[in-house]
Amino acid sequence: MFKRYALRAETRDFLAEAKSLWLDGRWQHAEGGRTFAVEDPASGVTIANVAEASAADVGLAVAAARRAFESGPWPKLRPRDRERLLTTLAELVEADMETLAELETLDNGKPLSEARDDIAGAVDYLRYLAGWATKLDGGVKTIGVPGSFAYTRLEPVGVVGAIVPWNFPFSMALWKIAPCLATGCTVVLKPAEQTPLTALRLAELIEAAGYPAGVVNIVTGVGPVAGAALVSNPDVDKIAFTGSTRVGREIGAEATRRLARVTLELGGKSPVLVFDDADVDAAIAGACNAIFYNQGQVCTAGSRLYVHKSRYREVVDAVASYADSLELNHGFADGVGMGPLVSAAQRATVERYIDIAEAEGAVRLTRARKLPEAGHFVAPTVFADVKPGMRCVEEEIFGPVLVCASFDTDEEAIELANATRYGLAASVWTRSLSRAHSVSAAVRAGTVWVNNHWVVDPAMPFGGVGQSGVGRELGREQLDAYLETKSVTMLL
Ligand code: TXE
Repeated sequence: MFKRYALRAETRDFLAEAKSLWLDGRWQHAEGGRTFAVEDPASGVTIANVAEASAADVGLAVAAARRAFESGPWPKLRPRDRERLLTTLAELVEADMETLAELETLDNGKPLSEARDDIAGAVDYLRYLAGWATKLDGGVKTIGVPGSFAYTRLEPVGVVGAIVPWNFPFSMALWKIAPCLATGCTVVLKPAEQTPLTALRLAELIEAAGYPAGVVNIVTGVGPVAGAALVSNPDVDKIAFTGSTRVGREIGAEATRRLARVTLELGGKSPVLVFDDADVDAAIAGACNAIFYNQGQVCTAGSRLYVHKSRYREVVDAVASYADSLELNHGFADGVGMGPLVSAAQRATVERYIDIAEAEGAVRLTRARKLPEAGHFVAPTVFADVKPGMRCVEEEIFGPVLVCASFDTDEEAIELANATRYGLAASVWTRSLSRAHSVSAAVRAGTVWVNNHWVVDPAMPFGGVGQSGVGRELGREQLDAYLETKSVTMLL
């Protein structure tokens, strides 16, 4: 842990408490009392021991969620009660922002300022969804049968199994839980084993908000055991997953086999396209933020930078010198530019890709530097003059590693952008309105940002095409995944 930073008393108290499973409105030990250690990735120090759910524990959580969905007070609540509860939860999260941010930095490694941004974004998101609870309308239909009356009802899909990753632990947990709470579903959440702490803190806030027992259940545990048990449980009506494309494919196959609903938010290799008419300073700042924010561990990270040949040298040199200037330190340190990666395993993956890029002949622009002795730090790294087909260009690295190349025409830029199996996001940097529209239309991605690479708003749908996933989160569109449409046709 970082010696020069004094944790808040609330954070210290929370860390000192036993970390059990939040199941049916109670804290319960895992079967056999099993636990696993959670570390501070900046120091390697164990900060908590957390219950490790077995498949049987997950079964209990799903049964609790099913009871709460079918017969608890929850299905009888009015939409405005669900709105009020979500608003209360937003207020509790807002009041707890500093503790949640400290826990997120300790658990994930991200700079404290970024952790605060995550929690503030989650508060906005809760408020946005609170408003939707009262606006889930079906509609009256005009049909061709005389003397009839026909309408649709929107009903909650049922019990949701939510599995989330470690890069934005708190936001990702809420991106799955909050739509359940708006629509009337119940949920079992499995946080990532690397970063379970803020989800457990959230359970305390959900309890304080007054949610009935079993509406939200939080089971900490490892993916192949607890996660897999959630996916295969026949009482889970819908799976909501964010994580790797590899695991997402397995989850999608299992969900489809048993005809459960499924949404998948997976990996990416998002391009940043800088045209010759761009505001170059803004594009450089945007490209740096796109790859180094959260240590590059962002599904929408701008990990491929393509620049018009007239500005290429200027842009890539500026990005590389920014990377070299970033201070690597504990997320609590003043002036920290980048924290550590989340785990030793993630650092090993990223270091392997740096070696691969060098072996493939990519030109490294950033300097080798001395890294902090403890913790999972990786130097921000920029490679120039990469070619299509290189693994460093095609595969998601999920770390602070950027690959760059130049283009000549707009067609070439679009071809480079689309030369990927993924399709999560892209950014387009230009002052030309017509180019902004035409390139946005031509790029194959779920999100295109023009003159920014970061605006994620609760109102804007978010998700991928191709290997980046299935379905959309955020916006009105996210609610479709949590609702079923029932058609009622009456002969009068
Ligand atoms: O992901 P996993 P990992 C990508 C990124 C990263 C790579 C590996 O490229 O380098 O994935 O990260 C749970 N059944 N992304 O290994 O394994 C697991 O416990 C059910 C992109 O951490 O996909 C965790 O809760 N669940 C991504 C969650 O899945 C299983 C964010 C994600 O872990 C499971 C994270 C199983 N068999 C990684 N196996 C993004 N889209 O933002 C694991 N899990």
